[in-house]
Amino acid sequence: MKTHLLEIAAVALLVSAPAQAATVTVKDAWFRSLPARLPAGGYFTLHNGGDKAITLTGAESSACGMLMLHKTESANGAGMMVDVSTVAIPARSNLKFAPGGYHLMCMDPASAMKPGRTVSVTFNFSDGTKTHVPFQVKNAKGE
Ligand SMILES: [Cu+2]
Repeated sequence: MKTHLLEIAAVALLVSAPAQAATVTVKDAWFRSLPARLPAGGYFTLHNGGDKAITLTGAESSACGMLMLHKTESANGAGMMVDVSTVAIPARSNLKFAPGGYHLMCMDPASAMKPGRTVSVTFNFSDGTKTHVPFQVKNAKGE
């Protein structure tokens, strides 16, 4: 009887292990909304609190026709945006998506993308986890 209970406890531990996988948190998330339905840039800080690197593989939002990962790179003194398919966040570190560097690009923004409102973004990671993050929508000045 005693052995049997131990087995049950061991199985319970194995089953509950994957639940603690959410090691990435997202802070200070906001979109810069521009007039005339121009693409809105999305900015935030990712924190990986885990012991292993984790890779951001994409993002989606019902407030965007398409949500892309971009990086601004300077070429001959001019800023140029390039598509990025994945972004790795090393173990125990922060990665900032900020103007002039990595950013989300919300193409074809929906009417929900208005300064003062909040829209939800889902981040997808290489380990299969997803994180839903509220983004504050700010105006062109970032206010
Ligand atoms: Cu962009």
